[in-house]
Amino acid sequence: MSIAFPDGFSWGVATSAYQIEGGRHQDGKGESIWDRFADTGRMPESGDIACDHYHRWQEDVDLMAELGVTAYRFSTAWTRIIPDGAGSPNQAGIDFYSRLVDELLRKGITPWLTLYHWDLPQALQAAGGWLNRDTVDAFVRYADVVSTALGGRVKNWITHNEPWVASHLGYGTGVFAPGIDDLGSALTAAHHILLSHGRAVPVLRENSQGCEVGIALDCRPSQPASADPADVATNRAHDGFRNRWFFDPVLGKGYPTDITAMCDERSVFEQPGLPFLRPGDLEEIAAPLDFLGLNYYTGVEISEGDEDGMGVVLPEGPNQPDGYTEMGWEITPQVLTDYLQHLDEVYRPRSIVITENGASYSDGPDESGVVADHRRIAYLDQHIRATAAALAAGISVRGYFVWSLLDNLEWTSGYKQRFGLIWVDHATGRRIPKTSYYWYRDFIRNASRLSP
Ligand code: IFM
Repeated sequence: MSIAFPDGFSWGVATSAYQIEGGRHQDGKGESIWDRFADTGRMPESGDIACDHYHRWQEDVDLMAELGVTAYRFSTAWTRIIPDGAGSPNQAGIDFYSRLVDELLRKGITPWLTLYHWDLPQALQAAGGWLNRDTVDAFVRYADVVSTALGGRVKNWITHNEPWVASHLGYGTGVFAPGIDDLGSALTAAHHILLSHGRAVPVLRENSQGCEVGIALDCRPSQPASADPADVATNRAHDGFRNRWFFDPVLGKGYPTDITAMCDERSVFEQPGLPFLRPGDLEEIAAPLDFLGLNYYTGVEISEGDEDGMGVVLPEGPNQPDGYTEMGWEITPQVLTDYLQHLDEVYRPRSIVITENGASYSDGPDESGVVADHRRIAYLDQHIRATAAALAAGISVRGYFVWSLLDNLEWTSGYKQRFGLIWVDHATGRRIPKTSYYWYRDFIRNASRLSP
């Protein structure tokens, strides 16, 4: 018996603008918060050149066509489209994505466009970034400009990628751009990001008739390390801030009240309550979606005193024990099945798309140029099976995107963390499809069947 997926299931790969494009100063592109973060020494390497996809995009589309994916998820750089975030659109930037979309369609690959994968225009950051409610309007206008230009051809839209990362790592701990470390700021930024998502949905529907709209939420599904009430309570807080704070409002349940009470107890804001919340916001955030995007990498066990779950993540590096990727993340495919079931039961989304799943391993070319990344194949195989198990349980999963097409800039971890199906020599830009690329190609060709 083999495991089969339904006809029309989307098999894809995913990337994001800052991580692959380069072309930093090309054709009128403006400065983003990640350009500034790199320039001020907050990362080991910058995305100035990255995979040079800005110049090599045709080669990359050819590689996708050869791979046989039916869908490609990429993001547009706000600073290419509207260099200062709120002023005049830049036709050269729009043209770049327009050519990309045309070429994808010509090759039979459906474009899935993410509007925001963290690269806020620095000019908006200078006015407060996501702490400033005006950024919501700027995002909605950006969504309008992109969907007016591309909405006749792009029919799958993702408003935001991983709002938890953008808000908590960007504004809560400051390890990501723009580098602010304050929990109240993280929650404020998260709210404005979610509000901009909800407000953009009707704009996308208007400009791209018949389109499907979703958001890509990241998650760290968790369970308490033991039945000890202290572990259970810490796990609840972890799950609340990390997962429910985003899934709940987007799917119509408002902010989780146990966590808002915790904010009051911890005096996160000067007064009890959420100062950024205005009447009507939650209704707008809960705009009905066609699909819920889920970015899944790992699940964690939470112990007392480790609300962030940092204690269960190993230090990054190549020499991990079995069962961990080089990000130090445990490989937990069963958690994916369980979490898909949980999301289906609790939120009843219309459908779910796995908008990211993948593993970082640094395997490079051997003497004959072969990149034998068998650990990545094992990871993908296990997670695709985990997805199949959710489908078999009756959950409407409609697509699966491997993160990532190319080895790219893994943010503050630099280029040494390699998630790609294609190995990239970052000195020359040379691409070498890895063994996992051929494995995924054959899997898709074989009508998406896995042997038992
Ligand atoms: O590289 C990132 C991506 O930008 C967002 N999701 C997780 C990936 C791996 O860390």
